[in-house]
Amino acid sequence: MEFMCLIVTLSVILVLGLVFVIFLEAYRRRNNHQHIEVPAIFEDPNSLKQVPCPHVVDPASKYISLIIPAFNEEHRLPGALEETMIYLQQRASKDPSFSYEVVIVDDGSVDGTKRVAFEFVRKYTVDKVRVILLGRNHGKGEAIRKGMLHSRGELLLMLDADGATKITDLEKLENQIRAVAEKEFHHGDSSGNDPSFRISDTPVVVFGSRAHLEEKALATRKWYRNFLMKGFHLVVLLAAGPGIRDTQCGFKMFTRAAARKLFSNVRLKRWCFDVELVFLCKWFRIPISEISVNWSEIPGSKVNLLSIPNMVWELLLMSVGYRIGIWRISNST
Ligand SMILES: Nc1nc2c(ncn2[C@@H]2O[C@H](COP(=O)(O)OP(=O)(O)O)[C@@H](O)[C@H]2O)c(=O)[nH]1
Ligand SMILES: [Mg+2]
Repeated sequence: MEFMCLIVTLSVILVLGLVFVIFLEAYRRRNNHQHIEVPAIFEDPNSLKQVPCPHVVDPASKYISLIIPAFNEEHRLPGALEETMIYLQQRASKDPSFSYEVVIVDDGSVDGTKRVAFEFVRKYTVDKVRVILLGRNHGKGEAIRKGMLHSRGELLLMLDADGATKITDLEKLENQIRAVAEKEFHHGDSSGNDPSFRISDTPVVVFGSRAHLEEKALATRKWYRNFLMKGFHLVVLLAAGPGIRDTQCGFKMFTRAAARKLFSNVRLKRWCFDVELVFLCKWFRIPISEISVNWSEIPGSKVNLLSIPNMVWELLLMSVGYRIGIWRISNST
């Protein structure tokens, strides 16, 4: 009996301790969305002159920005980026109104990522390819936040450095974003043709999705990976609510208005920032669509079993932070 009492007392102390730590950590991270450790600086490697640093609150001056987070990607980045540049150049040569930039965010890589990235800036000019150096490793979420905040596009696409999604799939996302934005702008009547419509000003988000590949993946992957995946889906459901089948795909497009709202609020810095984006979209009532994209599993993934406890921890912090109001959502933009 006494032993039972001891177990119960210890469990209660443990749970209270855990709750205390969660609250403390959520409180500590309450201003993560305003965090600036190093300012974004764009430099022309040819003239060594600094280029003015744009901000997402400024009006757009390009049609599309591609934001690529890169952590130790000296091997995977060059091939994927070259293919992307060829696509963008071809499109621009066919359509003079198509303007673009690529923003590579080097997240404290310790290999030659920085060198590789600056080679692209040299080759394509700082107007087309830019690099933000975060200095030390913060996480994919933080890298994307920083890239989004300093982009110039009407549309902003985040994509992985390994080229897991075919770059031409951006057109699928683009078509969907345009269709939804026009509908939103005309309040459900897509037939209108208002010259004042600007895609950058209507908050809309489109997620690339691998949900259509799930059945095949379930059949071919090890049972424990499937178990972990289902578990993760459940945690996501509890944290952000239902509606999105694949929150984690690395290929997502935002209108400038949506990016302004979302990336001036997002606080999670590592793998679960995507789930926070879903939560924020729901809060702001920003429409999200999921569009199937091609996806190749590229060897060299940095997500591993050790990432899982961190994911669950971040989702816990997020749920507590927003639900008890320590993480305030700013709606000023
Ligand atoms: N900024 C940043 N990006 C990361 C980090 N880890 C991975 N990435 C980037 O996230 C993208 C996807 O990473 P990957 O390892 O291929 O993950 P997976 O495809 O989801 O298994 C790539 O662009 C990586 O460079 C990190 O710690 N920081
Ligand atoms: Mg990958």
